[in-house]
Amino acid sequence: MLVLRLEANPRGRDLVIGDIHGQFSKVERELERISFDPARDRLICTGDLVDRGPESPLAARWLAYDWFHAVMGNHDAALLHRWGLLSAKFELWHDHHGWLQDLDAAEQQRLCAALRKLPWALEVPTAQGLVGLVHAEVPERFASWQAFVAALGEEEVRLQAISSRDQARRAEELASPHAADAEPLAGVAWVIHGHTPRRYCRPGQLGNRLWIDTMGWYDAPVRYGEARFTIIDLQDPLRPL
Ligand SMILES: [Mn+2]
Repeated sequence: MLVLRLEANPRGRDLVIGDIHGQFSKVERELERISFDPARDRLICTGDLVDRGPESPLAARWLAYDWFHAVMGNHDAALLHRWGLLSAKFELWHDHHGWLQDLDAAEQQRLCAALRKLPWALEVPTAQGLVGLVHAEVPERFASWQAFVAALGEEEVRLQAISSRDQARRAEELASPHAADAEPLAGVAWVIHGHTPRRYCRPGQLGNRLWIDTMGWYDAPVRYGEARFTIIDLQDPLRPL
C-alpha cells in the first residue's frame, strides 16, 4: 500500500511517536505515563520499528493492534529487501540484522507479513486539517503533500521518502524562530517525520514539518540532551506530551 488514509477518530486522541527501533517495552511505559486508552486513542509511529533495540519481533504483534499504525522506515524496508520483497535500492542498513538469526521461520514469516503491509505515507484527518506522516521527508521539489503522495508510485520517490535528510538538515541549520517560519508544505496542516535523530534530543521544525525522533530507542547516555521518546497529540503538535 502506498498511502494509508485513516478515518477521523472522534472518540479519543491521535498520538504520534518517533522511531521505535525494537524498544516496545519502553514505549509501553510511555503509554502508561500519558494514560493511553487503547479503546479510544490511536498511536502512530514514524517508522523504523525494527533494529537496534532488543524487541524487533514484537513489531508484528503491535501492528496487529487496531489502535497502532506505522509508516515504512528505511530499516523496515531493508528487512523487506533481505526477504526479496524490495529492490536492491533498499539494500542499506543490512548490518543491523544479526537479531534475525534468533527467529525461527514462523516468526520471520509473521514479521515479514506485518512489515510488508506498511504504507509509505499515512494521512490522518484532524480538527486542524489533514496531517501527513512519512518516515524521512517530503523532498523539496514537491509543491504539496498531494503532489508528493501522487508520485509515490515511483521507486525513487519512495526511497527518498524513507532515507533523505536534506529537509531535516535544513531544519537543524535554520535557527529558531526562522525554521518555524519556513515556507509550509501546502495541502496539509502538519507533516510528521522520524528518521533523523534530533540534535539535543528535542523535536525539530521547518514550517509545518516536524521531526520527532528524539532517540527514545537509545540505551546509552547522550552527550547533549536526554534521549527519550517524543509523543505528540495531533491536536497540538508543538507541545509534546
Ligand atoms: Mn530511519
